[in-house]
Amino acid sequence: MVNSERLWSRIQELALIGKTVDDGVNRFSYTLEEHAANEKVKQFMEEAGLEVSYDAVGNLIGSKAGEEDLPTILIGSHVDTVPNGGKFDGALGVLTGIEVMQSLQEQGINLRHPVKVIAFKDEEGTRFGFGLLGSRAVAGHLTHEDLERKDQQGISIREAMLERGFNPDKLHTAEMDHVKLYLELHIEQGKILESQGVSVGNVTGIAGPLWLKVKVVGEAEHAGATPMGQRKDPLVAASLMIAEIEKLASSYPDAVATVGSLSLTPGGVNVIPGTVEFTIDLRDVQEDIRDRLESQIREFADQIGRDRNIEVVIEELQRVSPVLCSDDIQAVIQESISELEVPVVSLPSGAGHDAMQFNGLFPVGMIFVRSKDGISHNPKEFTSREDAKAGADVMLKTLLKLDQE
Ligand code: HGY
Ligand code: MN
Ligand code: MN
Repeated sequence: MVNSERLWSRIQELALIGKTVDDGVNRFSYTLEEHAANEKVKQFMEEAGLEVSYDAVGNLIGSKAGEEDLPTILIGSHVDTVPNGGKFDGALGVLTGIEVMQSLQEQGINLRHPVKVIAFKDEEGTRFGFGLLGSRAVAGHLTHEDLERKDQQGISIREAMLERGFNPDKLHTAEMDHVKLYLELHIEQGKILESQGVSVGNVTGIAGPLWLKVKVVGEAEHAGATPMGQRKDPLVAASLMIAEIEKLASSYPDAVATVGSLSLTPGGVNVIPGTVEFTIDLRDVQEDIRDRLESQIREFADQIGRDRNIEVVIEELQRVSPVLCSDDIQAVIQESISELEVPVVSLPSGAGHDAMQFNGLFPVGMIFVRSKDGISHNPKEFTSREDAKAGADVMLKTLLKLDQE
């Protein structure tokens, strides 16, 4: 089994990097905090006997040769976070992969397959509004055009990469082939495992996020001198859209829609706003439903624009297809869970993960551990030491079984 004390202390140690005033974590890609976190993870990987390097885009990769010349088993997750995020989202998956490899080394167990443990760059997409960056590169999906996306300060992904010493011109070298499968452990970020009273579960599939940015352009005018009937107020228009987005999403059983960020200019108490921008995150495990919801939202927004003579521009930020996890890997995960005498619970992931990028390239499997109260993307995010241990033991058992296939 794994050394849960070591795993737990590493979780706490990593959480100190980018710590916020209310005990959350801020680690946005290519920033100094996120680089410091990667350097700390690099140290853990070296302690686990892995050969460590960064690839051209900044993925941190800990490699272990196999006894035989076989395809590689990838284990990964991310250490970047959402604003004021939790200690476990992503980080637990990377640290668990390292802990499993270190425990195998200490027990003198050499695997047949080579293994790479990866801390993928920019899974969350917080800084550039474009997530899953590192896993896109490993899958061969990342393009130079993608690197032109800019953060709020106008810095492009390319410039941020160069600033941290990485090499965007060589992004194609990050692509990996000769891969057997991908395995990720992650916190559930929902309430299903907790409601069923189990610490660890098997993931059946992953809902695919669609991110849109809506720009509503009205006319900034005097709040006192402009009669109500002569205004082109983009904030009122946006508010009508946002209320309708909630209503439309609620009309489907599993769809979710979130307006997570909104900004307006110029922002004076006595000035009618001129421009409003907001983002929409749409998801459903069924792609056709998600896309139907998208077209309903677009139609409504355009209608509001026509009715109020206001310009509405909708930009797509990212569109990721939902993914089904491999039946074979699921069966192995379920067997490993049973061996811990934990009832087997299989569940879909509403949250997106790096595993989505490998759809159609090689099989993927995910292990979930329980989230207290289902809370995530919040400083209150918590997974217990016991549940983290259970997840790591399932990961270790699963890896040993898959290595025999
Ligand atoms: O947005 C997500 O689902 C994940 O946390 N990146
Ligand atoms: Mn997340
Ligand atoms: Mn995550």
